[in-house]
Amino acid sequence: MQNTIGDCNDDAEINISDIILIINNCIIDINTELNCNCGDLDNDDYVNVIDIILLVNLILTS
Ligand SMILES: [Ca+2]
Ligand SMILES: [Ca+2]
Repeated sequence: MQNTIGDCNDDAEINISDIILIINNCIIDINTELNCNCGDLDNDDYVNVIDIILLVNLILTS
């Protein structure tokens, strides 16, 4: 599944739901079925707190 960067639940909006999804699936690693590339905002191949901060900024400035 190819998601838009930041829109991990693929509902065409980037919001808090996507942040929760990324934290649960890619950082806490509850469910590895999610393609975590959608949460890698700075494109360094790792999903971490930096990507969450970028996502929050993206939401706040959109
Ligand atoms: Ca979304
Ligand atoms: Ca990253």
